Amino acid sequence: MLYYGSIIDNKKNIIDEVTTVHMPAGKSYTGQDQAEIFCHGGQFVLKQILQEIYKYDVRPAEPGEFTRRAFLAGRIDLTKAEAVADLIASKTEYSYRSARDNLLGELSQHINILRDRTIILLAESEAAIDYPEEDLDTVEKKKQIKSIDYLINNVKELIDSYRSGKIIKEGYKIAIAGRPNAGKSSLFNLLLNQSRAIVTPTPGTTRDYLTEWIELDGHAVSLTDTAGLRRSASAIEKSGQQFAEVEMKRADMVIWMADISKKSWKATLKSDLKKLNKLGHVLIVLNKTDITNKMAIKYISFAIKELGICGLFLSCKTKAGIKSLKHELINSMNKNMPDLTDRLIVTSERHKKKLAGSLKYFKKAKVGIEKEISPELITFELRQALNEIDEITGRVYTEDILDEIFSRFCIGK
Ligand SMILES: Nc1nc2c(ncn2[C@@H]2O[C@H](COP(=O)(O)OP(=O)(O)OP(=O)(O)O)[C@@H](O)[C@H]2O)c(=O)[nH]1
Ligand SMILES: [Mg+2]
Repeated sequence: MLYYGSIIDNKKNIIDEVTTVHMPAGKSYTGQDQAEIFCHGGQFVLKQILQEIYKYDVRPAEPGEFTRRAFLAGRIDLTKAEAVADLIASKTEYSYRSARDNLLGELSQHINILRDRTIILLAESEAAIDYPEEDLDTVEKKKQIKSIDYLINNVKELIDSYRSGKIIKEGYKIAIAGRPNAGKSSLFNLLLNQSRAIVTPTPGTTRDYLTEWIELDGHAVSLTDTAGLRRSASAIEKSGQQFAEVEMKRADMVIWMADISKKSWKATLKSDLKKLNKLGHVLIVLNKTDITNKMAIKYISFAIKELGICGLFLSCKTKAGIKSLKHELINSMNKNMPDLTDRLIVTSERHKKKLAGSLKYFKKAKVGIEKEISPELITFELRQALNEIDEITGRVYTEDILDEIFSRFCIGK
């Protein structure tokens, strides 16, 4: 029921005309008695009303406190509480859909199935402790190994899904790197469609790194321009280069730019490839085709095959090749993006860590079953695994875990 009335101070002065609603315990978001006041939206009116309310042993809520109380009242589990924060933060269709599904309980259902299966296995090994005289027969042993394999494979699949889950949550990270003056900032500006980064003919122009969001075919991409990498560099440039190295490692893809108008391009690229091969997710872009002569370009096509790589030709100046480059980026993103309709994707690092923890114990328990070690030890490993799983949904929690999770919420949620 919505009530209409006024907020008055203790001298009976009307502060504002408002509507209010009372949500009784058990029927509110937090599970507790809850009231909401709808006043006129101005900052000053709000402040006046709050000042009046604070006179009655009332304090402002901490970030995420409403959701924390909902969790403590048992209305939602931790995965759902975390999904609330993800839903609010979601920037793309993908991140929105995965947060919504988790809010509706998709992850917790899945985790609860794993939990139930673990408990069955645990009960079996506990029975073995109670009746030590009855040896585990081969049929029974095979059955147990099958059950634990199911758990191991399932948990592994969830952990693997985090690679795409991270992209869903944080966007696809692309870093543009290369030697100084290769045209990195020019490409950055071109993909951004604006002159965001400084471009000059002086090598070593970019010292810091710049990150901007762009959208490519519906994917959220965080694009980073980095400082050119070379040996002889000033102190400022060197710290820029350290950033560049970190960004390259963090990226889902590195665009390595090479200036092919330079005579020494091949030797330079050859030595750079040694480092790039270790990264494993590199797209080589051969820039400045407009000032490279046509014969040379033919030779370069052969030469890069010789180096065992694919390279895309580009001219940031004339924009020749930019379409193919975008096409290639979209293709590789599509390969990395999961189909959300038929798979559960783990998007939270916390969940991934807990799953990895449980996997470790499941594996130990499996070895134990195979080697027929004492059931007490197997039970111990399974209990540890169960504990990790229970921390995902919040059946088991500490105040520290809750503080960490809810501090990421905004006030009022
Ligand atoms: N002709 C030609 N010039 C280009 C092209 N791309 C970039 N340049 C020029 O090359 C110079 C360096 O370009 P930047 O984009 O600043 O290069 P960078 O890799 O960011 O350089 P640093 O930040 O110093 O590492 C500028 O003078 C650009 O105008 C191209 O495709 N063709
Ligand atoms: Mg630059």
